[in-house]
Amino acid sequence: MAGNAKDILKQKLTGEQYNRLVTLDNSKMHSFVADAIELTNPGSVYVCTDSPDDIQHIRELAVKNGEEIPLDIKGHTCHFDGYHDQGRDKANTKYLLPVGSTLGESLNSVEKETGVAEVRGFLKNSMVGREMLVCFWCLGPVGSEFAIPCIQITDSPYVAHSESILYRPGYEQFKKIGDSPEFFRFLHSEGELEHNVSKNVEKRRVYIDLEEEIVYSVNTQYGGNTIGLKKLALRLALQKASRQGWLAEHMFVMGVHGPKDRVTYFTGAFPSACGKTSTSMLPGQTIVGDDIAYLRKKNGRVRCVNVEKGIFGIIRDVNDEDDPIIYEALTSPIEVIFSNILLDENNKPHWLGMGRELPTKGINFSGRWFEGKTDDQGKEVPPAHKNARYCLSIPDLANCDPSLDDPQGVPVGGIVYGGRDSDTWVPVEQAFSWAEGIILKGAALESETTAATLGKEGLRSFNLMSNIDFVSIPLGRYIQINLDFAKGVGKPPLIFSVNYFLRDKAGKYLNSMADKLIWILWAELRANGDVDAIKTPTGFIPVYDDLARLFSEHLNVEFTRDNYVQQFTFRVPENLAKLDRVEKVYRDKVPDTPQILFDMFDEARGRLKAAGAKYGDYIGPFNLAGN
Ligand code: SPV
Ligand code: MN
Repeated sequence: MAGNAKDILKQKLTGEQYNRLVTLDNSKMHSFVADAIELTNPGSVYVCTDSPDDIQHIRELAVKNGEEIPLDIKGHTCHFDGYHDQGRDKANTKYLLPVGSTLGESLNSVEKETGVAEVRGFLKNSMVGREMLVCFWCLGPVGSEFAIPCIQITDSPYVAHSESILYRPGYEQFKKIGDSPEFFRFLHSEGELEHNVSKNVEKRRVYIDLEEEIVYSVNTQYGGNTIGLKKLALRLALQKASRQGWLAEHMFVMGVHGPKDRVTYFTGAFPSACGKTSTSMLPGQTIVGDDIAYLRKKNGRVRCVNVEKGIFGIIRDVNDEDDPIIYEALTSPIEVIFSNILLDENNKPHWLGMGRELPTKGINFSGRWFEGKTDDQGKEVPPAHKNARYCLSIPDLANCDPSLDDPQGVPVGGIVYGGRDSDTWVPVEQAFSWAEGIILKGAALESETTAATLGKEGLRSFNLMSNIDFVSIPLGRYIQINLDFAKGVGKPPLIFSVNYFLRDKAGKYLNSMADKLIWILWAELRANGDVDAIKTPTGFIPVYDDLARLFSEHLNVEFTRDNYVQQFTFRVPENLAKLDRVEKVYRDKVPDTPQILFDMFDEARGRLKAAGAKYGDYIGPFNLAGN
């Protein structure tokens, strides 16, 4: 095939582009590009090296094609996805599975031959008259043990542009790997366009071939469906990690700054739109990454890297009070792509919750927008989409951690798991052990659904490790791999649950957005053995005095004993109900659930019932303190 591939490349590419491609002496890569050319039939092909000129070419093409609109501030552009293309399409994202293999019923799959034929059918001739972009990027720091080289083929300069902001360059990395077959492949076409957005969304498909490590994506532009190195690569990486004994997680990575200049690195897994980015950006702390981390064991310690170098973050509720660093970045002349915001007549972006009055007309994801506009279902169109996003590079932020590109990664001192939970978990609790943390925190995670995926919001859904959308192996095996990961680690990271969304009976939030800083700082103190804690049936919670001091020192807020009692009252019936709900999911849907999960759930139930019998259903933390 390689010889044949080169012939195809030679015919279709100009001399310069051909040279760029064959300078990389990789026959598997050449075949992939040749096949994509034959299939999609582009008007021309552009091969991007790591040079600034090539990135500039992508930027200019995005504007020329109308996929991005330049804004007034230098480096800022705005992009719109179609009205029905505003989130990850879970229903049409499927694993391509050979006959006879299964990943369990909780993972969406399609028989491989049928699925490949279907998606390739939609890709056929999809790039006629367009320029195909062939891009090389690297997941993880270049030259690191964590690194995975990737090739992305797309006809969307918006996708390529986003990737240039979000990922490290990979052309030089491909030079280094020579003819190695170890890289991920992504083929994307936005399909037929109407007003610059994908027209045939009913033919939107994201199909993942785990054996070949190829992802096909078609008839969509939304980043979560198209930016290959983001959630598409996470699924491939998770499968690879499971074979090689490391972890690929939906996690931020941050430096938490403790007393006397001490920095302890934490990772945190939260479902989409549940505070993951804002935690990684907490004031006074440093960010390594906000979305995806690879974790490996090295010399008896857990280390991790951010797979990315940028943020594709939710812009809703970013304002100068709650997220001052991002707000500042979004109003400065750094490179930013805004998506699905409201563009006013003066070419300025606006979004929900930006802390300013919004214009009454402009352009948004529905086209021309005016207050009161309804869609064809009669539903009112909001000024900007709830899942509107910004895309920027972390080194452009004032709080970028100096270890972002460290090839060794950073040591992990703690892991937090959090979801949107109105009535069950306390704001922060440390698990008794690694195994209890994986089972009772990570594997028991539930969250109320949000706008980051298409579908109904506000339903409580099971989301183990916040990674349910991206797990590409049977769920029980994934849990077992997480349990086993601590083997051979002298001092495994401590595991915590956090809950920012607790409400009182009237539905009012019990915490302010800023409070999450305190939970993370307390976790940092625990990871370093600096403070005591109170034992509950499911873990350790903070002692009142420590929280009062942290609130006063860091937020200048008086944390009263009443606040403490309201927030840290242990809710026995809700915790029991949660265990029952989650256990049912495992019993009904996850046949390979490790037995230890059921055992630990039973033990936790026993502890909960004993505590309930002794203290009642709602146990104030001062009562537990005497334990
Ligand atoms: C998420 O939804 O978890 C994101 C954005 O980080 S997406 O690229 O859509 O996955
Ligand atoms: Mn995410």
